[in-house]
Amino acid sequence: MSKKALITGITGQDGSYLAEHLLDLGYEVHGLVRRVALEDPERRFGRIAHLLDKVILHAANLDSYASIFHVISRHDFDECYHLAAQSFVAESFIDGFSTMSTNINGTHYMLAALRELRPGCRFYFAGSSEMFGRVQEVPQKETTPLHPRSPYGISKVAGFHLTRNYREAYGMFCVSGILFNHEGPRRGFEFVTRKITSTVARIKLGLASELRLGNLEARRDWGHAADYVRAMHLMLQQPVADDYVVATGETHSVREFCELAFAEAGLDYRDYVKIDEQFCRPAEVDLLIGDASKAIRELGWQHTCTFPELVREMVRADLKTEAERAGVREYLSAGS
Ligand code: NDP
Ligand code: GDR
Repeated sequence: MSKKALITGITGQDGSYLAEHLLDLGYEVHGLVRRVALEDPERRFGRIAHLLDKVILHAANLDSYASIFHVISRHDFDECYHLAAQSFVAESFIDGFSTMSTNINGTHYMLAALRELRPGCRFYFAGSSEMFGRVQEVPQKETTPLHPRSPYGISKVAGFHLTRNYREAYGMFCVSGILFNHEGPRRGFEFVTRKITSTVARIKLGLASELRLGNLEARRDWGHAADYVRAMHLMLQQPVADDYVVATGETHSVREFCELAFAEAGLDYRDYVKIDEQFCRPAEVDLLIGDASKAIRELGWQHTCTFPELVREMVRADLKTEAERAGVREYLSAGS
């Protein structure tokens, strides 16, 4: 009998990689998607178009307990990966209320419905390095005190505590992965890495002339999403539920990312990058670097993709996509 997994946020970057990984492992994969996505599959299912005949999708919304309860009542899930969230930090400063409501209540609804219907289902919560915010320790690990710097970060701290509380209060197998930034060619265009690599491709093809960014000095620990979803799965296979930091242990600035990405296309970032205050945040997270030694030791997890490899893969994939759109032959075989 194959295990049944439910992934919320299956249409997102991580959901798509995780679905692939679980299918490879022989799981029956179910996804929770918004009804609007089912109504507009061409546009909303871009990342999972190649998986649509292999996964089972259910309509629900994180804002509705009834819809979540209904999905969870329908199948005896063994594992639940709760990835759905309003995940863009900058947006959370613009509309903190809906970010808080979706991310905190959504997580609480998932946990409450599982407790009621499937208390034996193992639960993964997508925690974030944004919970460390103004960092109290370098590098950050599981015991580092939390100091979030945005409504998004605060919502993830609440989700983290909710998850731990269900573990402690009801004995459920509930864990949080504290994942540092992870990227790849499927990253949303509003996040800085994809904004850079897609604009590099457009500049290279003569479709754009500049790249407007905010803070170039912010430092992040950037890994590849395909590596990080393996850690999510490993956390749910442990004998005891626990929380883990997942990171590469290296930090780089946005400026360094730009330098490498433009160089990959034979360009100098200084000729194209312009600072634009509208992309600066009211409160910034200046430095993130994770210590994943617990995950390495207890889960046997390792990252495989290096920072230069990540930047190269993303630039090449965007060059290919943009070239296809523009009908430029030269780059059509370059991407992965
Ligand atoms: P994405 O933004 O790519 O995906 C978010 C997913 O959540 C989408 O599938 C989206 O659906 C879904 N979603 C949003 N709101 C709702 C809602 N109200 N009801 C149902 N579904 C909803 O995020 P990532 O894949 O990058 O991240 C996955 C999770 O991991 C998120 O919780 C994020 O906060 C967290 N995280 C991410 C990190 C990263 O670096 N990527 C690092 C640490 C944590 P739709 O397609 O319909 O919009
Ligand atoms: P982050 O990712 O906030 O770390 O959250 P993002 O790529 O948005 O920002 C990273 C850093 O780049 C700086 N920056 C800009 N960012 C964006 N988006 N656009 C710009 O123009 C720009 N210029 C500079 C930012 O100020 C920031 O310092 C991501 C999300 O995936 C979260 O869901 C996840 O929890 C964390 O990573 C870990």
